[in-house]
Amino acid sequence: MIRRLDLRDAQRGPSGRLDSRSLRNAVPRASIGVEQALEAVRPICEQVRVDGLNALIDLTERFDGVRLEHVRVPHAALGRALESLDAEVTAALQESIARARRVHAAQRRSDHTTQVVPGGTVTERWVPVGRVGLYVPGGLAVYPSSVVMNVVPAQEAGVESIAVTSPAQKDNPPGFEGLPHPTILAACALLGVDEVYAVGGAQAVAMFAYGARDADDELWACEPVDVVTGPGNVYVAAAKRLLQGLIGIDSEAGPTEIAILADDTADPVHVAADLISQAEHDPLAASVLVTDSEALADAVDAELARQVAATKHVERVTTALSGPQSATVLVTDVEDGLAVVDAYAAEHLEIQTADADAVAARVRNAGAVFVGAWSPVSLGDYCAGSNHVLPTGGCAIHSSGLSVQSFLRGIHVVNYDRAALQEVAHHVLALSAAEDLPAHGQAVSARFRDQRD
Ligand code: HSO
Ligand code: ZN
Repeated sequence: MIRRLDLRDAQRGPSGRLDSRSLRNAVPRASIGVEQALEAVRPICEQVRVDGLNALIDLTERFDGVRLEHVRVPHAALGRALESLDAEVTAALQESIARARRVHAAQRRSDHTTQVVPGGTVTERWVPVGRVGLYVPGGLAVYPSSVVMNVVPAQEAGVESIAVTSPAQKDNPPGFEGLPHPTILAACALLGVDEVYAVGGAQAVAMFAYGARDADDELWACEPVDVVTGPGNVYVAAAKRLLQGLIGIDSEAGPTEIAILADDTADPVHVAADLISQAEHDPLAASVLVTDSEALADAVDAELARQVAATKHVERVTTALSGPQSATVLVTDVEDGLAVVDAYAAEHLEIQTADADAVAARVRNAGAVFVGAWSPVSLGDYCAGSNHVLPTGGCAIHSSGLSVQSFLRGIHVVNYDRAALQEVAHHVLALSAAEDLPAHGQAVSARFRDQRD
């Protein structure tokens, strides 16, 4: 079911270790990437920019099969959703929120002032963005946990205006017709968010980026936001890439990925279960096992066959595991395995090896790392306290997961007095002359010339 990729004879650099550049092309990747989806989402975003609310209604009918009366969820529906939420799910969401709050509260940065010289300071002030749009997916599954993962860092950052959007569901229970799934609404209510929209896909990102005017072009059906975050399918990720600049975004969080670096100490039952757990998200999800043990690879194959047959979303899982984005990668040793997982830069990376702490400490590229036998990715999806909105598609090479930092800007506040400026003036003049920008120097020297000359 899962293909095997043997990198034991792959190209090596002068050190005898696998060559990281060529590894980046060798690791498994989905054939549909954000790049290809860009062309599909461009006209959708344009339609929302031009036609506002009407476009959102038409596109929701086309993609989600729901004719919306309003894009905004009525306040009363949020309360009703919370009242009807199963008690166990309520308790689980509360625990998830509490743990995420503890971790994210610790991420808050305090302003810092550096006295550069006597009379000259630079303060770094961390200021939250004013308004954010948080995307919560709802295609093949519904994700109240993603409400938690988006909202908690935004709240801990001190963002004043928080809007959530999630696709309208065709098959909602009575009382919630044409709305996002009631568990999404309940999670919003638990977190005290009451601006919620029933829009999904690329059109939701465009709604947040451009805002959407009502049919008479008078009122905002949704006001534009400053930053859009959240995971989604490849089209949501493409819309975020397209509209970045107009809005800030977090990382591109597209179809989910799990990589597991394991040796012969790993339990094949756990490894197979974890590979399946993320394959269950999406036929495009990626499950990658990197191991130096052929015996483990064989045992995991056997376990996959057994466990996949018994799993609920067998079709999705089978498609994901047998796609080009998934593989068992054979390597010579854990050292080479580290080179492979660094080149792959997984959204989620599990380390299931002897001395897992030491191996994990050496990982350089991953959205999040799960260490040892008792930290499966699905713990992090729900209740570890960590964030599950993470960079995919190799973006972990340059980007981080969602955090309080995603919603803050650092502003340098420069405050020099006369003497401090005078003391450094000759350096400013020298650099402005070197750059042939004499007016820059002039802006300093004008302050020290006798004004009556
Ligand atoms: N693994 C997904 C998050 C998620 N899993 C939500 C279950 N629910 C992306 O990190
Ligand atoms: Zn998951």
